[in-house]
This record gives sequence, structure tokens and C-alpha cells, in this order.
Amino acid sequence: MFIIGELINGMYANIGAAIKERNKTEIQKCALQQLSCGADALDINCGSASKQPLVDMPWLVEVIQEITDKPLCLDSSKPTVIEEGLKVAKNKTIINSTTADVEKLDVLLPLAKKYKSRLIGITISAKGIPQNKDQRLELAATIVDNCVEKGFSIEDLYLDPIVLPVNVAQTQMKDVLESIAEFRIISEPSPKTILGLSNVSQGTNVRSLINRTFLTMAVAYGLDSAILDPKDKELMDTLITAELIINKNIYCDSYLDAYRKK
Ligand code: THG
Repeated sequence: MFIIGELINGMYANIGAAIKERNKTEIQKCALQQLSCGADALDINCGSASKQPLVDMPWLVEVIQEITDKPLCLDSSKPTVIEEGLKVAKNKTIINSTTADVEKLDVLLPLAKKYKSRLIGITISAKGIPQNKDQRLELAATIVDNCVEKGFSIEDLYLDPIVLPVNVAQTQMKDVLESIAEFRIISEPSPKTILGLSNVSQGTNVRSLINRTFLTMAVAYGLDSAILDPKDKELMDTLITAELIINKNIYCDSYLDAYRKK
């Protein structure tokens, strides 16, 4: 599993304040903690409260790349904000994200190519969030078709079926899981799949349990990558164990230590 740490997000009070006050240490501390817990990459989102995301995004990128060379996942609904991050990024990047709308794809696919970035495509369109698996598949196919047309490598594409909180969209959880399996057979080579895991438990009071149960199920459906809280130790141990059961990790008595990235 390619693990993207979710904690550098302005929606968290400490990070929102650190961005506003240009508190480098707080941001770097959060980055290092996530990496030491096993994150392979870091999501960076200025948060909706940011009044100057065009300045905050490149500041965050520069501050974080002072302490790590790991890939940064530039998370914004605004392509201009993502581009400001791409301009200063020295290492690998992941654009998070394009929707299936042509206006977005027309801007973000050329940017991804220009900056040799990977790209997350979320199965959302101007019509809103899909209500079932077929609508998700249709939007995924639109994104894949556009990548092929514009010469963007499908191996660098991550498709996100969009998970909603289980307390508001309980009937869609199965559609999301089945979408993961079906996205992978849309084309050859196959696109990768990704989820923003913590969405599933927002507004519930047993967040960690719901997150790790859903992640286990998603692993069984072939999920490649997740944006999650790597500081949740039970979540990380569950992930390692799920990947053991599905034969992605080899068993030994100390497998948790063996796979828990130092
Ligand atoms: N897909 C993609 N990108 C995404 C998402 C996705 N990026 C953002 C988000 N979803 C993933 N990141 C988070 C980060 C935090 C939370 C959920 C998803 C979260 N935060 C607490 C909350 O809202 O309750 C904040 C608590 C606090 O304020 O301390 O749950 O789906 N491609």
C-alpha cells in the first residue's frame, strides 16, 4: 500500500494556525512524525480557511522539502493553487486532484505532464458526487479516456471512487469497494486506485474502528493507495495484517515489526 499521510491539512486547528503564523517547526514536526510512522508521501492541503492558498501552498512545499525528499501530494480543488506548488517542488509530486470535468482535465493533464507528476482523478463531475457504482465507472472511464487522448501514462493515474461518511451514505459503501476492483480492469495497463480513508468515519464516534475496518475491506478489493492518518497505530497494524492475509506481505512471527516502517 502506498500510504499518503493526511495530517498536513489546514482543517486541523494546529496546522491551520501554523500556516497562518508561518510556523515552520510545527509543519516540519507533523511531516516527520507521519514519515516515522510509515507514510510514503505527504498530502498537503492549505484548508478552506486559507485566505491566500496561492502563497500558502508553495510555502508549505518549501518548508516540507527542507526536511524530506518524499513525494508531496498537492491537494486543492483549484488548479492554480496546485501549479504554485508544482513550481517550487523539487521531488516527485502527485496532483490531488482532477475531477472528470473537461475544464479540469484540460488544465491538469498538461500540468501533470509538464511537471512529470502523478495524478489523482476523483470520480466527481459538475453534476455532483455519483450515487452508485455505474456512475463512478462512467466518470472513471471519462478520466482514463482523456489521459489516453492527451498522452498521460495510465500507470501514473490514481482513480478515487470517493468515499462519503458511512453515517450519511451507508448504501454506497459497497459501490465504493466494488469500484476499486472494477477501476483496475478499465484499461491495460491498469490505473491505480486510491481512497481518502478518513472521510468514511467523519461525524461518527468510533472513527478509528470504522477506518480500519473499511481499509481492511478495501485491501481485499485491491486498493493500491490511501490518504490516511499514519499516526493511528492500530490502523497501520491492521493494514499490515490485511496485506499479510492477502499475501502481499510474507509471514514471520515478527511480521508487524518487519513491516512497520522505521
Ligand atoms: N480523496 C482525495 N483527496 C482527499 C480526500 C479524498 N483529500 C482530503 C480528504 N479527502 C482526505 N484527508 C482528510 C483529512 C482529515 C480528515 C478527513 C480526510 C478528518 N479530519 C477531522 C474531521 O473532519 O473530523 C478533523 C478533526 C480536527 O479538526 O481536528 O476527518 O477523499 N483524493
